Amino acid sequence: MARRTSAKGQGNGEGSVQFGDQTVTRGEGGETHQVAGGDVPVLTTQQGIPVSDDQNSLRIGRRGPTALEDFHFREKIFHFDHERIPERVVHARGYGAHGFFETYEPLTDITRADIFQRAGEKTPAFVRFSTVAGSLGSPDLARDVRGFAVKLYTKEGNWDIVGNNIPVFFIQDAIKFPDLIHSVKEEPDRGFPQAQSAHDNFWDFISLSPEATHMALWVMSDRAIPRSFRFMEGFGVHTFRLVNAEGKSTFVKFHWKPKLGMQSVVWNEALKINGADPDFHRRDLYDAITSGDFPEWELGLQVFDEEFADKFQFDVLDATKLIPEELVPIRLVGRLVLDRMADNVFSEIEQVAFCTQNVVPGVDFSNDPLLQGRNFSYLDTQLKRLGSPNFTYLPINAPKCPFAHFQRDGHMAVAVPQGRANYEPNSWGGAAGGPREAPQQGFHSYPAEETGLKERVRSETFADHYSQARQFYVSQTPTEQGHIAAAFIFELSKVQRPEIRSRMVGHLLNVDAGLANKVADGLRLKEMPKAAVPARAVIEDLPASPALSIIGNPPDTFQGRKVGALISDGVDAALLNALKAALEKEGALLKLVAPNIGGVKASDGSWIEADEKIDGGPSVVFDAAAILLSADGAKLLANESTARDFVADAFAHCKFIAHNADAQTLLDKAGVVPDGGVVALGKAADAATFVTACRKLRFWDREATVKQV
Ligand code: HDE
Repeated sequence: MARRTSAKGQGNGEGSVQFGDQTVTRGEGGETHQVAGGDVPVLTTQQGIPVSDDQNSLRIGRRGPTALEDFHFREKIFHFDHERIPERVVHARGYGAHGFFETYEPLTDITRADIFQRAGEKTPAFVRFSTVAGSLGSPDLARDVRGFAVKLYTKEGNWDIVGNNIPVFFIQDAIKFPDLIHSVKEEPDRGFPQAQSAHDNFWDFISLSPEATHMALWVMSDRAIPRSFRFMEGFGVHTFRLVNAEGKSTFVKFHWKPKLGMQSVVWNEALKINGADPDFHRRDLYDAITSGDFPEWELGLQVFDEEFADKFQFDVLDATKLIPEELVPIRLVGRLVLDRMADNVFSEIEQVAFCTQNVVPGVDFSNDPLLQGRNFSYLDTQLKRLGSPNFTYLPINAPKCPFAHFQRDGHMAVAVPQGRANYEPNSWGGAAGGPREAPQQGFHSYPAEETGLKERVRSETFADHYSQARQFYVSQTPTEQGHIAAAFIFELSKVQRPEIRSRMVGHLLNVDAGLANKVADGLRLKEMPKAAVPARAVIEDLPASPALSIIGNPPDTFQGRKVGALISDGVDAALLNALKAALEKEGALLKLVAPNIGGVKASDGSWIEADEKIDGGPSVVFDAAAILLSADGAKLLANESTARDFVADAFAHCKFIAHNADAQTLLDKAGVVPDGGVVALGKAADAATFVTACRKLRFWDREATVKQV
């Protein structure tokens, strides 16, 4: 039954419009009302009382004061006033999705974790990706570490692997975390810069913390500006333990390997993406998942024993160090597939509460001082953010296996526990007595033997701060090394105090003299500083670890990527269709960019709808560009700065560019010089050649000529 919603009793009468099964009517003051009908539920208050009018508050006289009695109005405003919760103090900006983890093979030899007992077992999962420094509304392409937090709802409780897309961290002891984060956030006396490490406080802290040098190299590398969440690796960072049914422990490091390979953007592109589409990463994930292109990662384990730990040159408890894959190979043990977007951003992505201490029987901690500190911090921060120790009952946080305990009451106690016993031991027996301990099945901490003096010290095994930074640098391709130098120059150029710039170069001298010189030149330092005095001599001959390079490990596919085609009236329809078909075959997408969103009239007279207007779809949001224009269209667009930028940026960012002959006028005006990355499309068959070329993702040979670095 339709319920009338107008206070004036106006129903489906004059001035009403039908939208599907909803009737929208216009009231006297021009306000609109929707009338419930069919399957549409009746609007109620939070107490379930049907609402007659949601457009007007209760008034004494038409132009008189609002009545305090209006409980619907007060409830609505009251709720609105409390809609925000404190954003995360770090990792505020994030996005997430649901999926599952599938176990490849039983790992009973190394762990009793239930999730690893049966091949083909599927475990529900939720993942949240994030940036660290920026606030909730900050742009996605800040230069920053990305969070990669995975919640696995196993049959023996929730297991959270709260990792990052970089395998090492800035600091060695959790007690330094507040200082690190204060230094990178907006400076407190001015409230800026937002979501940027390029400022004095950050580099002051880093340059006074030699342990941060390795991480600084990673953050200045392309890892910190990923193209997509889908194209980045994830790392558990710390050393953890796996424990088997016999109680035997092995050490482990966790890795997530993206099926579509790694890919990053260049810095100038990142700056422009932040303007063109600050939601670039979340949109990408949303588009991929909702179109059925489900991102996938494989879980890799680096498993090693005490013997390896003892002879490794670095302490496996030091989170500023990694173990090269070439030394301890990665065993792929399962896959993580994200196949469903969150239904509601607040309920799920904002309220999800990851806790490093959420481990399941068969997984355990190591003594990494950063991990130990995190085990306190995450539970504590959830109380601040979510406001109640009952956050574990929220649908996104609740285990999907049965759970029973004697934790009771508190704010928002949504569970309704039955029975008389709310303590144990108790002698009520049966259901009334509630749950009981399970000595065999329950979680057992690995009985590691610990002795020692109680003191505030840093182990001397943590003292080597430069050797792995150097190893990371020499493992990069020359192109990537150039990007690292350029990033240091950019960031330190935003630092106002020259002594901070010099101090940082003093650390780089311990990493690589060539890098330090490049950065010093780029900053125009008046004199080269002395190298920082290392606490332990730098090992200069650590072998390169090729696995650490992005460009050195190309995916050799264009799958999951996007081409932006700039088109005009008179575009060759056959060519466009051939390109679309070739991309579809590769699993990639074609997006059409035109002078007007309404589209263009193609050479064969057909009408082609556009996806974007030129300034709304600049080439920075695509992985490659196609310039397909009629001669007239090219002439016209050569005079449009947005069209010239589209082409010039694609060229400067080393993207592959396809074009038809008539597009040449625009290419010339945009300064495109033909090279191996510029592909002429003469005939439809050339489209496939272009897509094959795109598998290299970027034409890096061009970079020196366009002076990106
Ligand atoms: Fe976190 N970190 N962290 N962190 N972290 C938080 O917990 C903290 C560290 C990471 O999407 C907070 O729920 C301390 C390393 C991710 O919800 C907080 C230390 C790594 C996320 C916190 C670290 C991470 C967080 C803030 C130094 C990679 C986002 C909100 C010992 C291995 C999770 C929250 C999400 C979030 C504390 C260092 C990853 C305050 C004290 C190392 C991915 O608890």
